[in-house]
Amino acid sequence: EYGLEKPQGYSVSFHYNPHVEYHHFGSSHPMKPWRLTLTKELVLAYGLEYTMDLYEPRPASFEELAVFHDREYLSFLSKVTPQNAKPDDPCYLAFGFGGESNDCPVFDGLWNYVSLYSGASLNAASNLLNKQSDIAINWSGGLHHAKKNVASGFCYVNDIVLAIQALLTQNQRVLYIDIDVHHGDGVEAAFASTDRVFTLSYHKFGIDRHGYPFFPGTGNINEMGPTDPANRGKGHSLNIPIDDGIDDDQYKWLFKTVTNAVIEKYNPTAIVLQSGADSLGGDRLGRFNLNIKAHGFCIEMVKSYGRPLLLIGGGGYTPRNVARTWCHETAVCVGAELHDVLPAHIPYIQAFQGEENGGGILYPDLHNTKRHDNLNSGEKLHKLVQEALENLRYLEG
Ligand code: V1P
Ligand code: CA
Ligand code: ZN
Repeated sequence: EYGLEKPQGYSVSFHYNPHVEYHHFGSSHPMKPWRLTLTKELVLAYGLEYTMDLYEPRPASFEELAVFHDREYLSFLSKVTPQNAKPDDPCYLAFGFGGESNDCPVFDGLWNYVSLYSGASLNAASNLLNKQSDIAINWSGGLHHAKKNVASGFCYVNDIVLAIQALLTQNQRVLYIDIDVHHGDGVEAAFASTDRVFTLSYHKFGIDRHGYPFFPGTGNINEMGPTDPANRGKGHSLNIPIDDGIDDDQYKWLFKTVTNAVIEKYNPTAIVLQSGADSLGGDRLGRFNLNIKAHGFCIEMVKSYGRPLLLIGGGGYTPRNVARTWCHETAVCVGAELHDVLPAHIPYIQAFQGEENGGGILYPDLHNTKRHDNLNSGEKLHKLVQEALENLRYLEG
């Protein structure tokens, strides 16, 4: 349907340091690194480790993180602990810590955590650069909100920016695609002034009935990067704002139409795909109604272009479904089909069993598990696609 440039036999690598699992943001915080344990267990239970090259990357160094981040910020990150943190310190607030929501808490092992997920993204990028892999996967990364000197939305270090910077050493044009339910604002901002990175984010956008914008509040259709014609980055961002309750067919059509147009126009030599699983139905923070296979369709479609692909995680706040999705998408990369009934010998099998946990199968119906009414009419989506394609005209001149 979308012209396979490479029929089969992709070399896939899986970059994962299990030490990330042992970090905790706090019991009431929605970000649960434990979802990565569940993901790994599903991947192993289906035997997918025999179909890929496995790497256990070392943590990234201070110097590696300083390629993007400010040194003062990194130095703070590397030293702060729950014991020595001073929440009234102006530094603390300026760097994005604390505040009312406490999205970015200081927890034990914070520096170790950020170095581990960033090290995995850098290791995955270098595998693409050496041509050791066609597709490199890091489910522990994808922390798209972090800025060069500010933590934001559960993200402290922007592993995506670091990986793209590495890819730019040998690629003229890198395409960044983000299917997390939140706007990929940190990646967009980092590359705002260059035409060598195009950022494309699909996300929920809008204001709720209490007047609060959906986090982070940016990413409307008219936000296309810098407006100054002298800025090389002009027109090199595309944002697709979506309303609550979008369903499988609508999302697949939207993603296919817009992504195909961007790939054809921009002609990237490498692609980075952030596959945040909070766009699934039933996510604790998300608002969409996607099933696992519709989410995975996006990976399948991007893979079919046969360009070097870095596949990374992101959000995802209903851990059992995050694990199901990322296991399915790992299988999509290696070209395997998985049995719907989960293998019996999975550690933590209880997390997937029982009516409320998806009945012991890989592909439970997630549509409307949290009952978000679909506010996306066909008419609105057609208008959105039309505007998105119009925005792409800026790429030509
Ligand atoms: O909405 C906010 C705050 C309110 N302030 C004005 C900003 N924060 C969100 C952050 C969501 C981050 C998503 C990260 C990612 O894109 C990438 C990993 O998925 C937020 C929400 C929410 N429902 O949007 N924070 C929390 N919930 C939260 C809840 C409990 C404890 C700590 C944070
Ligand atoms: Ca997104
Ligand atoms: Zn998210």
